[in-house]
Parts: sequence; structure tokens; C-alpha cells
Amino acid sequence: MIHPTTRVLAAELPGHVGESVEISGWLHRRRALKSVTFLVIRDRSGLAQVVTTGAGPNLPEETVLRIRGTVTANPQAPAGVELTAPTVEVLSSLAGAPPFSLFRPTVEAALPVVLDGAPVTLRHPRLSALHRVSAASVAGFRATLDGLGFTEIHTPKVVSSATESGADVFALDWFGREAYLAQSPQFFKQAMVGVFERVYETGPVFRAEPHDTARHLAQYTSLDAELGFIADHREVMAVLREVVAGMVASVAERAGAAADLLEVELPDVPAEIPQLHFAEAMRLLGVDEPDLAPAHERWLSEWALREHGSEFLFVVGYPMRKRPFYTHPEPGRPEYSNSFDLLFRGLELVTGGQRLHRYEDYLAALAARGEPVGPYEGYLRSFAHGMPPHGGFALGLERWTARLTGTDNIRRTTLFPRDLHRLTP
Ligand code: AMO
Repeated sequence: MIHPTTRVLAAELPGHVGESVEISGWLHRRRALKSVTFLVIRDRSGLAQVVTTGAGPNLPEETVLRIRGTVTANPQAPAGVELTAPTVEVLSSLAGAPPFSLFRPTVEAALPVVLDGAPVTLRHPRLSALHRVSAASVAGFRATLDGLGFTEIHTPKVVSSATESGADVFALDWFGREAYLAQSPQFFKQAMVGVFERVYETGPVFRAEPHDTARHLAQYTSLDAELGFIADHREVMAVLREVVAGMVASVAERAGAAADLLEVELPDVPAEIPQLHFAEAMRLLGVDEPDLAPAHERWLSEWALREHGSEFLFVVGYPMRKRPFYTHPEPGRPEYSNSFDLLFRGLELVTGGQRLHRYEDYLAALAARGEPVGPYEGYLRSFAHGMPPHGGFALGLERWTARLTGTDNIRRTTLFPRDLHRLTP
């Protein structure tokens, strides 16, 4: 049987002045003054102040409490109300203290302290706010694509062949057979274009890249989309523009308080995001490389801000030799590709492009790269049975949240990061 809850949330208290109500949450802070003690209670909606006369209960911070009291207006209290004449019930007492005080407005603790203590440290409002922004972003991703006629899919994370490039997979034993953790849903999302035309997926992907940087994880969350019946990659870029605008709008709408707490400056997403061909980017940079180095990405982002007033920049036409075998070449310039990266505030945020869609083109592409067809047989079956011209993209969620919130390391925008050194908690 479900009992109607009598619980009132901290953020709802201003609507209950004069009433006796019940709130529940964690003891965020206990502050004893001479004649009164303040208990600040934290719940999912925010903070509530409770005032007791005298010393009040001497409980450590993070104790879980249920409190009944009278909602009393007090202009000095946060949100203009506080709970007075309380009765306090302990729902759960503590066996340990957090590694640092969660009520201090900023987090001074070093990154490993935050990550090692994640089950507790993430309760700090500034740290949980990052994940509220992340959740609102995913909601915006879904809502935008739902509105554009996409179907959400869920594809296997254990696969029989690499999907991006051979070396960076985690191998595992699958009932005595060699299997891998999926580097991306690439093959499956393409195959599902053959069923639904337009699909998206949000889920974990795994990269066995031994990078020890502030922008790489061994497991991250990939926001993927793929759509059929396109003329070329530019239609994919137009969809991506809508998606990014939808994510920004969703953060403002669903995580406004978290964004305010973090002092997030939400970017303007231009109606048309400026774009630059890879060859032109090389000319501007005065170098001749097959790919963009992180310093190049930063420089190009500054260029886009200076020249176009945009915090976003599409770099299109990456050299074919640096893109995966499923990439569609640029018509008339086959050394370049119909692919793109989206740079945001100095960092590669999205990769995407048009794919090959004809069966024989796949056979030729694999042969040209000296790759056997065998491991890709399941994938190639889609193309043997008729696939429209299509393309798609993948956006790294942790990078997005980090860039959006001005966070220095994507580990802070990951609940429980997995990297070269970290497998717990
Ligand atoms: P790519 O490998 O470029 O493309 O990845 C797409 C986006 O995912 C993010 N990303 C990462 N984030 C954290 N840690 C990592 N190790 C990491 N690697 C990548 C980045 C990047 O832009 N299948 C293609 C996408 C497509 O063409 O649809 C792919 O996976 O934000």
C-alpha cells in the first residue's frame, strides 16, 4: 500500500508559512550560537533552515533527519522562511565523517579526494550541480531528437569486433570466445537506420586508450545519432545544431538553479554554426598535419570567437586517412572526407559525418585498408540489403558538461570515472 507522503521539500517551504510541516534530508550544517542552534537541512530541492532554542541536538553533519516544525517567515533566513519549534527524529546516524566539510561553499579538496569519496563528496551542492546540468543536457538531447522523428535505441556493449580502430579495445572472455567492450554504437546505429531511418542512443562506450589527460576517460557516455536519406554531411550538421541548442535550452529550463550555482555562462548557439574546411584550417594554422592537435583546436576556437563571435566551430573535411573506414569521401577531393568535428570552447566535442552506404563501397574500403571482411560480416549485411545515404554524430557527454560549466577535468563531470588508474569506487 502506498501512503500519501506528508513530506514537504525545502524549496516548497515558502508556500507553507504558518503551517506545521514535516521535512526530511541530511544535516548539511549545524551551527550553534549562544542562545539558538541552526540546523541546515539538505534535500533534493535545496536547503532549509531549522532553528532550535538552546543547544539543540548535537548531531554530526550528514545525519539523516526527519523534522516537524512550524514554517515561520524570517527575512534573514535563506528563501525568507525557517522551521521553528522543531521536533527532530534521526532516520540514520553515521559511522564516518565526510573527507571534507560539505557545507563550505567551494570545494578546495584535490581531485583524487573528491573521486575517492564520490558516494559522499558528490553530495556537495557544487559537485552534484555538475551532474544535474549533465542530466538536463541528456534530457534536451532526447527531447530534440524525439521532436525530429528519431527513435531511441539500446545496443549491445559487448561486441565481436572493434568499431572505430583496432588497437583501443578492451578484450574480454565471453563464454570462451574473444569479445570486446564496444568503443561506440557505430555499427548498430547505422544498421538501425535501415529499420527506423532516424535513431539515437545514449550509453556507455569504452576506449582502452592509455591517455592520462583531463579530457579522456576509458569509459564515457556517448550521445549518438544517425539519420538516413541525407544529401550529405551538412544535413547531419544541421541536426546537430538543433541538438546542441536543445541541450542548452534544457539546461536553462531543467537545471537553472544548478547552472546559477556554478555561474554557468550558457552559450549562444548561432542559427548557422560557422564552419571551416580542414585544408583551410591548416592554412590558417600554418601547419600541415593529418589531424588537429589540442593546441590547434584551442587556436581555432579563439579564431571562431574573434571572426564569427561563435563559441562553436565546425571543422569539416578531415583527411580520409585519419577517419574510420566507414567514412564517405568528399566528392571531387577523395583525400578529404564528408566528415566534421564540432569544437566548443577550445575542445573537440563531437565527431560525425556522412557514411558509405553501398555494400561494394564497404568491401573496397576494407580492402584498401588491408582489413579482412570476416569480422564485419554482421555489419555489412545491412548494406547488402539496401541502405539509404546516411550519416550521424557522437557527442561526448562528460566533455560537454565540463566545457559548459568551465570545469577543468572531465573526471569532475563523471560520477565514478574509469581511467588508466581508477577502477573504484
Ligand atoms: P569519436 O571517437 O571521435 O567518434 O568520439 C566522439 C566523441 O566522443 C568523445 N570522446 C571521448 N570522451 C571522453 N573520453 C574519451 N576517451 C573520448 N573519446 C571520444 C569526444 C568525441 O568528439 N563513431 C564516431 C562518431 C560518429 O561518427 O558518429 C566516434 O565514436 O567528445
